[in-house]
Amino acid sequence: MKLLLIHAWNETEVAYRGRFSSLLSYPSLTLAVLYSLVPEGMFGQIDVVDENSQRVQYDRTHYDVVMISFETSSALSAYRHADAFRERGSYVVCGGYHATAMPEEALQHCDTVIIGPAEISIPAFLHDFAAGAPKARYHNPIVCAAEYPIPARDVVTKHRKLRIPAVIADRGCNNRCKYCSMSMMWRSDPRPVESVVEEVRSLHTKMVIFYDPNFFAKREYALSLMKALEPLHILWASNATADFGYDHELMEAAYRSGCRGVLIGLESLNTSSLRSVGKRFQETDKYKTVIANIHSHGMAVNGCFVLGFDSDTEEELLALPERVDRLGLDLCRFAVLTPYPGTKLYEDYEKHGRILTHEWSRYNQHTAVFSPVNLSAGRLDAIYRQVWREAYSWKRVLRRTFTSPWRFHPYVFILLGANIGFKFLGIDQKRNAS
Ligand code: B12
Ligand code: SF4
Repeated sequence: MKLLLIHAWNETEVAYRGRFSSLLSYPSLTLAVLYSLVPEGMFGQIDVVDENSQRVQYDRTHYDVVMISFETSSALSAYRHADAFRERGSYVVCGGYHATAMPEEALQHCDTVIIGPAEISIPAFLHDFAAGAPKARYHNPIVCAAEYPIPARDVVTKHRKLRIPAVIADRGCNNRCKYCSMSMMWRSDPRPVESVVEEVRSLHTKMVIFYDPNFFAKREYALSLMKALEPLHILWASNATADFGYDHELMEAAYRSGCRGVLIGLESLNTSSLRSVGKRFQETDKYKTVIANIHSHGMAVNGCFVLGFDSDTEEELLALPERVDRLGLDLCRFAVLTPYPGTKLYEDYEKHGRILTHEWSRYNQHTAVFSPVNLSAGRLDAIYRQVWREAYSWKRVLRRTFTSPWRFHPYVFILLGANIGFKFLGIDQKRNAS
């Protein structure tokens, strides 16, 4: 039997596919994890396609089973592949963020939908498939973290990807932001510290990115993991929340264990916007101190901002590049607020008739797919592009890089690379502007 694993890509998305993509395009673990869940010996051939840099070919091989992973913005591409493989007689399974939020829609294009994480469901499905009785739906939301398999990283292409391996220690997050897809998918306890350390050690790498949505959320766990990472002498980065910048013991432990950068979803400089989406840390006047504190512990900060909250005004959004400068961030990223299916935000906007389109390829965080309150959707799109352009002028790129805490260290070139990568992300080239 032959199996094909696909990670679909939104074909209208030009970002992360350009010349500089390998400077900032993190390697996804999805395909590597799915592959590792397939019992050895069940398939004579397993092919893996990351559509970000590889092509899906319908007629080269006949596959018995095709499994497709996709996020919301890639759903239309994924459905096209699913329909094409079904026409050719393959058994098609869909999973991932969008299929989890919209299982009925996915079932119009596939034979089985797997809702939630794959760790229990893929082995269960394959067992039933081999017995000739696969079910239409599998849903096993609670996975024992001690049983996560080691991802089969080597079977996935690294083309156009940052060559720094990713690891996950704790999939959980203690917050419930209204727009977040991850809290719907990722629920579990942290992995045992020893198994995380063993995995990092086996990578024989000097740098790692942790995909934990909130690395420091479980403080005692984070402290013991960081203590155990110290002897490995690696450098690492992960996601944090703003309160990290007030916890000096955590910051010291982070630096000692090799942390040199954190990504923080600051989201907005408007407190009512943060309140409206249930963000726990809402004191925007403390952001500058948070960033300065983290810098004083030798770590860089990538701040992410979202445009389009109900309290946002044109004037405030247009002032973002300058206000972000004043915060002293090392890297910044902007996204249009996107109500992803499965989130509370989507439910609210749907209920109030604010969703403008269900064309999923537009749910790419570069396009307003809902009616904002204080400006039009078209104007929000235009301001979003202007903010990227201004925040990534050469002057700002160089100033951000060479005032960072990394400026006296050779790793400053990583930061410069990431800033240049974002400058050429290709937001302005997007093909599907509304
Ligand atoms: C790495 C990454 C990227 C990389 C690589 C993506 C790629 N396709 O190669 C880059 C930087 C390029 C990227 C781009 C984007 N990303 Co991204 N990305 C991630 C990130 C940080 C890690 C993914 C990962 O490796 N997870 C680890 C694996 C093991 O977990 P997983 O994917 O959830 O898989 C589990 C389950 O979902 C399930 N599952 C998943 N697929 C399947 C398939 C089958 C068949 C089955 C059975 C089960 C199953 O089982 C797995 C194991 O339990 C996630 C956030 C996160 N922490 O997950 C965001 C995330 C997936 N990205 C997201 C988004 C929005 C985007 C962009 C639209 C953003 C943008 N505008 O730039 C683009 C989309 C590009 C596109 N596809 O067209 C959202 C998706 C939300 C949604 N509902 O759609 C996420 C969740 C981040 C978030 N904050 O919400 N991304
Ligand atoms: S802090 Fe981040 S991961 Fe946690 S719920 Fe909010 S957006 Fe999601």
